[in-house]
Amino acid sequence: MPGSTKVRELDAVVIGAGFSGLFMNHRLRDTLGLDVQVIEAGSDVGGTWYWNRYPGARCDSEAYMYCFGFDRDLMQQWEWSGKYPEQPEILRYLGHVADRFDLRRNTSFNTRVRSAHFHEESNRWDVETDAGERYRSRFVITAIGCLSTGQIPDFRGRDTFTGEAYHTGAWPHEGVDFAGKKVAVIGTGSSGVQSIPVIARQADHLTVFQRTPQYMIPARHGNVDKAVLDEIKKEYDTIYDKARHSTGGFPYDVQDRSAFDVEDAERRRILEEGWEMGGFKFMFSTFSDLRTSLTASELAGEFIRGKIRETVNDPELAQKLLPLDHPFGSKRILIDTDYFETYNRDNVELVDINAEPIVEITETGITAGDTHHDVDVIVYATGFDAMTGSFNRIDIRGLDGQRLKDKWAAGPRTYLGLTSAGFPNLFMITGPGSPSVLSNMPISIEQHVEMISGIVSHLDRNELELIEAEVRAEDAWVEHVNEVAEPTMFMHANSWYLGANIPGKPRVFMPYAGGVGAYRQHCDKVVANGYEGFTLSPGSVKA
Ligand code: NA7
Repeated sequence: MPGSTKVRELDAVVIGAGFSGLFMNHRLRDTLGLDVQVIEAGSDVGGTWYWNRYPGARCDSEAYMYCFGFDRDLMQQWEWSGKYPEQPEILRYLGHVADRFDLRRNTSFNTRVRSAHFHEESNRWDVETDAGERYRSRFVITAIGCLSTGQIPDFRGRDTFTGEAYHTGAWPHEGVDFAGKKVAVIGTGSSGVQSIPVIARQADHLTVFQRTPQYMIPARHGNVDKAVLDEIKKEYDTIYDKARHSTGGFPYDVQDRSAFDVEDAERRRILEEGWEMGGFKFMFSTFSDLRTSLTASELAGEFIRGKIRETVNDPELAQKLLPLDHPFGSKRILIDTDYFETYNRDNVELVDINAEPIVEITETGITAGDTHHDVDVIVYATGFDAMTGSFNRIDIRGLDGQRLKDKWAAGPRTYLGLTSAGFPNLFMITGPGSPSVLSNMPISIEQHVEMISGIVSHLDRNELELIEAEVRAEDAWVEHVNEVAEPTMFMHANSWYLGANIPGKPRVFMPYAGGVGAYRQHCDKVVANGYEGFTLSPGSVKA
């Protein structure tokens, strides 16, 4: 009812219609029979895969695991074409899920939630959208993704550029024609690394502006034989069970050997084997201590630097591409296809912005150091205000009018990455403090959706109205999240996991690094102990 001021009473508002919102809607609406409204900023479902349409966009998780595991028929019937699905294929999959379960009919598209305020007299959330819709809802569930608020650095003169400029996370639906053009890509994270080889093949000239050289593992992408997929499908229950109890949400065989348990030659052989398998297996299926031991990580890091030296023909250029300032595994591991090979092309140039900082953006291009680079197109592959950025865009206020943004001013505080004290009946799917971005997302999303559904049924079965995290439990969880992150490689780099990519953002490690299996055990224990750490009440939480 756009433009209307009439308030609609609901059981649940779900914000977002990506993987999380789709499944949450299905569980609350179809399994529990609640009155649910989904609010989605895009014109269709898909979330991350709706927005990130840049050339080369694809998933780093293997296709057969990057999907829902809650519906056996869906799992058996959907056919993936390749090892790593490309963005259009994932979007088609999510569109299929929306059709199959009729999930669009209670979704408002092209609409953003502006505010969600907890109303203490009624124990309901008042939700308003930018389309003028107003809801009073018992539950609010944020399914807003972890990487949904793009960030473009505030370079001097940025708005004076008269050519085309795009952020990878808000790519035009009609695509971008790079033919005959001089293109700049700023940023060499996952989005830059996936798009650079593709843009290089299309553009007249490509200049890459690199701040941090990165470690990469080859994807070894390829089409998947139907027979292989059919075999996997026969074992789907076992495979999913293994993934759900693993570290990263993948069903990979994990080795418990240290990189120091073997002689040099054998270590090299194992790393080569991991390199040949490609993808995250290099991390999970070679040695157990690449994520925890600086010295072990350095062995893998030097191995990868060797590969870069072998691949890039020009030794000076190769030197600029070597990651030397942070250990392997301390930033998001990147999975590439032909990234380093791309620098052997005549039409590709690299600017190391540590040596030649970006001074300004002009009408016609980018000045770095003393050099002006004339370009027709600038691609900002500069990432996201990760994990908390999308919460901050919504005016969320809990008990006593407390703003979530204020509560999180020094870093996010959650219980289990699912709830925050002072915000009753508000749930966050893959919120900060949960494995989220350190895991294969659909596995983590499904676990949260199932847990939230379990909480809602528990409240209803027991004639309870509200659930709220206890401050004590939240404090202990935040401490635990920090403790678990402390011994990992993640503390040895400036990364978006730590908020380091956003000027002024507090340096707090946001995701839970203990692994999805351990995290699941925590959650299961909380439930088994009668929702330990939560206050459940029949009426006002303040009473
Ligand atoms: P990322 O991984 O945050 O990468 C952003 C890139 O942009 C990275 O290379 C940054 O360098 C660079 N960057 C950021 N700010 C600047 C400024 N001010 N100047 C120059 N360069 C800058 O985002 P992606 O979109 O690639 O990937 C996000 C996630 O999506 C990915 O990890 C997957 O989980 C999926 P830095 O490394 O910070 O020095």
